[in-house]
Amino acid sequence: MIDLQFSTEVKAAKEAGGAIVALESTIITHGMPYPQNIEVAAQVEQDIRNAGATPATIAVIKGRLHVGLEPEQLSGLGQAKGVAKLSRADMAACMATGGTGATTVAATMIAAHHAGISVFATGGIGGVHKGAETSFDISADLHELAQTPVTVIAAGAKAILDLNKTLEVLETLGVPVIAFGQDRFPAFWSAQSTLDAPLRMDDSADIAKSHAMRRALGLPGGQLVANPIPTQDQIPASELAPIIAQAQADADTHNISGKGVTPYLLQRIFERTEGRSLIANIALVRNNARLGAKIAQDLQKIA
Ligand code: PSU
Ligand code: MN
Repeated sequence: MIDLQFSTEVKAAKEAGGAIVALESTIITHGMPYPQNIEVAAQVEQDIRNAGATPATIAVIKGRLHVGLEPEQLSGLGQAKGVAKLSRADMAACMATGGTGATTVAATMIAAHHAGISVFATGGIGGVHKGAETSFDISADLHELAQTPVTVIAAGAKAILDLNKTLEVLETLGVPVIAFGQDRFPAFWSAQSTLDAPLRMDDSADIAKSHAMRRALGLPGGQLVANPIPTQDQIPASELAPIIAQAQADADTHNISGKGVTPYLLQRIFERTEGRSLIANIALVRNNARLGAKIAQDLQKIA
């Protein structure tokens, strides 16, 4: 039996039957530079509280699985060096050996489910990388969505990925992909892409109902809610395309592979947009946190 470490506020929310929204920690350690990472993490937690739910940031610290971090734990993690990036394959090994690691979408879903949390908000999920037909680089996040019953709110998938192939794999795996309030699948830094989302919903209560309906049908797996970045914060896809192509070429030149690919591309894009990619990233994560808080409360009403 694992000994989950609940933060004070998550423990209180669980006892009171309040709505809880899980948050990942890889975005803090591998997705954004210090010190903006901890400022954003604290801000996103506050957005969830302001929207009437309780945030639960998830991480492994010295072998213990934390569901909700105290402020000093959050800032310690955001400054720590050599923190592991944990997914389904290595979370248990990190806990068994007393290590410290940040949870990706996949690992956060596993932890949230263990803790009885059904809703998780983040920036973007991992997916099928460009050139996957030769590299086979497909994020474990997609398989996690197929087997762990957590509704994940993201701004679509990052434009560093092959969005078409990502949607195809999600379809194969039976993962509902629900665009919120629009027909198109959003592309992270840009609200629109050229791809239609398989499903569209305009009301958070319908997303909660759909989550509950899947459970009632005995279907494993979660849902991906693709929530577009607010248009005033987006970077047009046409402007980003050459920057992403250059970042990808740099990654190939430097033989970046495995877990290193996503953090490397994000860092290169941050440099080449002079930080604008980060500003957009912050806006979309906050937007997702607010929607997550609504869905978690809608789900609580059904339960
Ligand atoms: N979204 C961001 N920044 C990130 C990530 C997502 O804005 O750093 C992380 C998430 O934790 C996601 C992971 O699960 O990247 C995917 O990594 P990979 O492609 O190696 O599976
Ligand atoms: Mn990968």
